[in-house]
Amino acid sequence: MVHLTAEEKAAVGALWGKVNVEEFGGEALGRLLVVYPWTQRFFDNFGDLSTPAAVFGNAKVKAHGKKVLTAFSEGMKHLDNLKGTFAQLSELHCDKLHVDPENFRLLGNVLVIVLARHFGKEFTPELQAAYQKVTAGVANALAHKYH
Ligand code: HNI
Repeated sequence: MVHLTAEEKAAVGALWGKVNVEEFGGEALGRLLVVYPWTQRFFDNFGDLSTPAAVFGNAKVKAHGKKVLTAFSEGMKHLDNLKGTFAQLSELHCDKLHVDPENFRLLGNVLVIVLARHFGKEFTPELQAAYQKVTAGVANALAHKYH
């Protein structure tokens, strides 16, 4: 559950409609791997991640970034039921992938930076505030089934 006003919901949805999931997903995951290099340990089958150029040129990073952001998009359609929407993915990341949920928060913040870079002035402080709530809500939902 994430508490957005009707105005915030409309603004967040309108901006999301302009997001290229493939491009932004690759950039967000790529930045996560570069800025927080310990996150690379979850992707040891991705090949060369040794430099920023290698990370951003890596086809597996792009493909996985798209997958992650596509799932995130699903959450954008269900802002009133994020826990239900991400229940299965939460179980998967806990039981099978063993991803520390702190990493969901890091990815959320990286995504906000990617939005700011792409949309510039259009990404107003009000929009950022709304998106921080959304990314925090998604991270909470993904952490919900952890035990
Ligand atoms: Ni995540 C697989 C969604 C954050 C590590 N992840 C997935 C899949 C989806 C997904 C969808 C594919 C599931 C399947 O195959 O059925 N991941 C998401 C979402 C977020 C997220 C929506 C946050 C918004 N994942 C993260 C983070 C990490 C992460 C922050 C680690 C730092 N995810 C993984 C790993 C896999 C994965 C590892 C398996 C990859 C593979 O295919 O080998």
